[in-house]
Order: sequence, then structure tokens, then C-alpha cells
Amino acid sequence: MAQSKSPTIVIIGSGISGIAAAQRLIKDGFSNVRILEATPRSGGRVKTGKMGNNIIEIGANWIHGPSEENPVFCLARHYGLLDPQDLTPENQALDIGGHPPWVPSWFSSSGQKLNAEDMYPVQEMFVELLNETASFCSQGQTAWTNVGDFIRSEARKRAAERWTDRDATTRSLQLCAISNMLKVECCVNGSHTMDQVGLEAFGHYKTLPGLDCTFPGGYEGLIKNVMSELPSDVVTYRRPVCCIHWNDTARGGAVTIECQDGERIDADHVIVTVSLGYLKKHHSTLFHPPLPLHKLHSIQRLGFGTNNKIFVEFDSPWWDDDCEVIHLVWEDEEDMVDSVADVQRNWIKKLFGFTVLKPTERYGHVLCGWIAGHESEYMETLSEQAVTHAMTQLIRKFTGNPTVTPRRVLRSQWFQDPWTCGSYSYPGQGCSAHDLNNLMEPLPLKGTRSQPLQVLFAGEATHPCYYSTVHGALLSGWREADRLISHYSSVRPTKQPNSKL
Ligand code: 6YU
Repeated sequence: MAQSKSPTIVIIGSGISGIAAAQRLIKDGFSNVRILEATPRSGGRVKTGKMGNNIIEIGANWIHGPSEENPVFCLARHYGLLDPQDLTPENQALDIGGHPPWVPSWFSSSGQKLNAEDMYPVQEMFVELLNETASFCSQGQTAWTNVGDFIRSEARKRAAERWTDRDATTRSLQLCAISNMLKVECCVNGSHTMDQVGLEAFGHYKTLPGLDCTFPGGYEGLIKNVMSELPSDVVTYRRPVCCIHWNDTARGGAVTIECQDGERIDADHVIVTVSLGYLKKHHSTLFHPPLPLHKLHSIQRLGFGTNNKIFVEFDSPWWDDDCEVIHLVWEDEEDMVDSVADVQRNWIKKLFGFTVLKPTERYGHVLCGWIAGHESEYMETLSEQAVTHAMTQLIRKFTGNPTVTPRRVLRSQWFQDPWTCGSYSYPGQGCSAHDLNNLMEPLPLKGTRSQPLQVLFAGEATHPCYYSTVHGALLSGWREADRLISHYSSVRPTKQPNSKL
């Protein structure tokens, strides 16, 4: 079998999952590996930009759970990309359960700074409810159909039982603060509302120990370092793939990759790493023959939404020195809402608040606003001036300071990005572990007589418990590389000699 010695493997997408797959395969001696990338850069949703002289992360921000089990942490440590305090055993041992213990400040829509002691019970109850969702993982039937439904009904009940010693105004503000926390959760999950997030599958997501940390020189440093270990010509940039012809009978049942510029590339295997958003939008033209129905249904059931950042820079800070996150509480949101009526007029109400970029010496006085859902998608269509104006008015309203003025505003636009079509995946309502298995299942399906492993699927959305993260994406790339490595291990006696790694 000539092909068993050096099969042609094409990877679609040069995000972290595609690069990770290539790295693993090349390291194992596969010499015919090639990445086709639609854009002029590697990294995909890992994207570091500049605001003035300071770096900002347009895409992924943190290493979630930086500890030994997290391959992104291990690689970043290996390449010397992290601050010393993020490497300490104490930092790695901290088990925050996905909820970083940031110092919050709360402001209300009437321009008041709220008492943190009144808000603490809200946060505590919210985390308690999120933690309880894990118990629905294995239950077939629940009284609630989605996470939003569960949180709202339980929060209403528990608030009535617990917050009896507070005056009516404080109780009302506490319920409004639950709306704020739901909006935070929409950003975490990249969902439009928490009503779209399935309760049963929500608990499949796993957190790792370690206090989330950032890359002082930018997340893209990780991409650059991994790329430096690969042959310099491994990626062909500006080469969008428009169709994967699999089970190509004209070629004895292999794969032909058709690029937008007309080039056709024959391969033994293709690893598809495009986002779930891209798959949802383009599956019907991207695959010929079409995907099997059960895979398609899973693609439809799994969720993929938008979370954007709006960076706002100031000449001087208006927040406290120790503040790490600013929550904005609308006083008319007692109903625990996480989406707005009339998006065009009210989109800004969906922005939950800001994280503070620290340390100041590195980033300047910069806040990062977070906004998810259709409101976020609408925000992307507005001019920079309109977004700047809305942010200025919002901050003036909540601080009660009519003169506070941003120096500069910069936002991400992930929904409009034609090669991503949104931000990241979440378990949609009605979704189960089967859907994730269906999504990552290679084609053709087992049991058919065609050549095996023609099309493999990697990318963040295909990881069963670390979906939506960089480490999930990286592990999925390694997983599909390993699938091919073990497939060939029985017929490939020795390592290919040309490997540099
Ligand atoms: C993380 C974080 N983070 C914020 C924001 C975003 C994301 N993530 P890629 O898309 O990278 O690569 C595919 C490539 O394919 C790409 O280059 C395309 O151009 C190319 N392509 C597409 N079509 C093509 C075609 N036809 N032909 C050729 N090429 C084509 N993750 O760990 N920490 O802080 C954040 C964040 C604004 C947008 C994030 C974060 C997600 C990661 O960025 C993302 O998963 C990976 O980069 C994806 O890599 P990839 O290779 O799969 O695809 C309980 C519960 C809760 C569950 N969630 C909790 C976790 C919270 C996640 N939080 C994220 C938060 C932020 C802030």
C-alpha cells in the first residue's frame, strides 16, 4: 500500500486545532501534511490586536484552568509565555470551578454605586444554581427545559425565602442583578439567552483547576511558537475551501478538496476544523455528497452564538484601584431578563459590564465590555462612532458623571467574520452527549465498505467537555491526528525520516 507510507493529509483551517493536528502528525513522521487557510493569518479565534501601543485580545482571552492537565498551559509554560505568578503551584491548585474570584463593583442605571454587601448574596446564589446544573447531566427528564428556565424559577423561589430581611428597594435591585448575572452567563456561553442552553448537556462542560491567566505578550504568541516548529510552507494562506468531495468514486473512493480559486487537491484524508458556525451556514455546499442526516441534525441542535468585546480606553480611571469587574444593573429588569425587546433601540442593555485590563502599566486604563447574542450581532452593524457614542452615554448614566469621556473605543465583530460566523459553541436545548459524538464522528461511517477516515472533524465544538475553549480545540486536533496515527501504525513500520520535530 503506497499510500500507507505517506498518505496525503489536508487540514482545513489554521486555527489552534488545525495547527495542533499538523504538529502531531508531522512529529510522528507524516510528511505529506498541508493546511489550507482562508485568511492571510494563522490563529483563527486566537487573535491579538493593538489599541494604541497596548496589546488587546480580540478573541480568546484567558487560559481557563491553567494547571498540569491543560495542554495550553503546558505549552505556554514550555515556550516561556507566562508571568511567573501564573506558574506557581498555589495558582495551579486553586479550584475556582469556572468562577474567577474577581473583585466586583456594581453600578445601577440611576447612577448609584451599589453596596457590594447587598450584591454578594446574589452572586452566591447564582453560583450555587450554576453548580446545581451539574446534577442534571445524567437525568433523562427534568422539570425545566433549559438553563434560563431553571435559574429563573429557582432564583425567584429562593430569593423570596432568603432575602426577607432586605427593604423592597434592595430586593428589587437584587432581582435586577440576577438579570445582570444571566447576561454574564450569556457571554460565558456565547448564547443569545440562557433559555437556549440545554440543562441536561450543560453539565458536560468540565473546568480545570488553576486561576485563569492571560498571555502578557498576547495569546498569538502560542500560535507563533507552535508554528515555528512546523515546516515554513505547511500553511497555504488565502486558500478558502469551497467543497470536500468525499467517497469520490472517480478516484476509487478518496477525497478531492475543491478550493474557491478552482484548484482541486487530491487527498487520502481531510481534517475539517472550521467553526460550528461555519458548518451550520455552509454544510450543504461544503460536502459532496451531503453529510449523513444524523450528523446534520446534531450540527443543528448544537448551539453556536456570538460574544463580542468592546474595549474602552480612558485618560484616567473612574473605577476603584482594586476593582476587577464592573457590573451594570438596570433598575427596570426585576423580571430576570437576559435579552432585550427592540434590539435596535435597546441593544446596549445587553452589555453586562466590563472587565478591567490589569496590570495598568501593561494595558493603560482600559476596560473590556462584554456583549453576547443578537444584540451583539446588531452592535457589529453599527459605525464605530455610533458604538463610541452608545458606550459614552452608558458609562455617564451608570457613573452619574456627565463628563466622563473615553479616549478610544475598539470592538470585535465575530459574527460578521465570514470564516467564523460567531464566537463559540454551547450545548443547545435538546442537545446530548450523542450530538457531540455525532459531530466528531469521521466519514464514511463505520460499517461501510468505503476507504476509512476520509473526512475527520476537529475544532473546539467537537470536544465533549472542553468545547468553547482553546484547550478543547487543541486537544481535538491532537485527537484526530492520533486517530490517523493509530490507523497507520499497523502498516507503517518506522517513523518517516524527514521529521524535524
Ligand atoms: C479560551 C478564552 N474567550 C472570546 C472570544 C472568542 C473566542 N474563546 P478557529 O476558528 O480558531 O480556526 C478555524 C480556522 O478555519 C480559521 O482560521 C478560519 O479562518 C479557517 N476557515 C474557516 N472556513 C474555512 C474554509 N472554508 N477554508 C479554509 N479555511 C477556513 N477560549 O480558552 N479562553 O478566554 C476564550 C473567547 C471573543 C471569539 C473565545 C476562548 C474560544 C477560543 O478562541 C476557540 O475555542 C478556539 O480558538 C477555536 O479554535 P479552532 O481551531 O477550533 O477554530 C458551564 C459551561 C460553560 C461553557 N463555557 C465556558 C468556557 C468559556 C469560554 N470562554 C470564552 C471566553 C473568552 C472570553
